[in-house]
Amino acid sequence: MGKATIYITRNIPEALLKPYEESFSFRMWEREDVRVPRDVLLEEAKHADGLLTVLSDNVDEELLAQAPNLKVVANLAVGYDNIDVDAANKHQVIVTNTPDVLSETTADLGFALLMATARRIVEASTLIEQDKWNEWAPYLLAGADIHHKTIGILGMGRIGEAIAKRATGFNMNVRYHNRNRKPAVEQELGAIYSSFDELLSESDFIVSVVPLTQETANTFNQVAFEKMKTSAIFINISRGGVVDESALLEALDKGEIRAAGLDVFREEPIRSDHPFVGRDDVVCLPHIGSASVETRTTMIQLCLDNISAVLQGNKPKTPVT
Ligand code: 8YV
Repeated sequence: MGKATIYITRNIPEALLKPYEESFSFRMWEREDVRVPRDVLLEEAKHADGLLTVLSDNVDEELLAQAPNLKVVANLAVGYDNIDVDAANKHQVIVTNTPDVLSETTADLGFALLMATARRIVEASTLIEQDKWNEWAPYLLAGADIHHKTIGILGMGRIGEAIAKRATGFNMNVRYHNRNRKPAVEQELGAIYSSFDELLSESDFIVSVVPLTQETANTFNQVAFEKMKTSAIFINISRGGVVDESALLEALDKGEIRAAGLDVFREEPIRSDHPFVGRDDVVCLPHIGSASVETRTTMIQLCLDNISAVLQGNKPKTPVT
């Protein structure tokens, strides 16, 4: 019998595959400037025993129904809203993700985005690049304080908790809203459990860390933005789909909130003509929450370990269900 085939939908370092090459044969989409086209993905899936996917690969009934050998899909992300898990269960395909290993790195980025937005870091850097720093002035690029302000975290999972820890180090008051209360976070970090409405009305910074599901889609809509303080700063490091982007634009235009820091968008990638780009009150990042060299390497290794475990008849470390 030949080796099992694993298809990897993005270019990952060959060196990471080496330890597995004796047992598996790898195929990979090597271009970085364009995502794997749907027809290529479907064709590769037909012959694959395992897939290593990312968030822009749609793993749905159509794909699964045409992949007779497929046993495992390892998503290089903690979120797996790109995968139809019910369909995967039906086809007896195991789905895995990469929880825990990216929590601290993603929280770092969330905090960096919060600070960049509050202290107008991108605008300030651009001012110098454009040769517009003519004189020091008392309120030149004056932003918002972070210390002693209230941060409201929607989604108190592993990343939410890592953000709360950072916030306490900055002398912030922490509020959170979550499906279940987290007594440990309340005791250890002094976080205050709040209703969603309270979170919106009491927070100076509102950070979205919730996964995208049917329940969370469009959570941040016109009604939600209207309930925020006019000085509020909205940060999204989860998924663009939790935000009604037109409502966010309108809230910014009407001065219903002060600014937004966004690492994620409904349709990615966004281009320079996207309405959020080029605004002084919005900082946009290209979905780099977990993008440190160390963390991405660990995430890839975890995916490969998961695939390898399933294909050798063992339990994967991090199945999604
Ligand atoms: C991924 C993410 O790297 O983990 C997630 O859910 O959004 C990022 O950490 C990205 O989605 C690529 O798949």
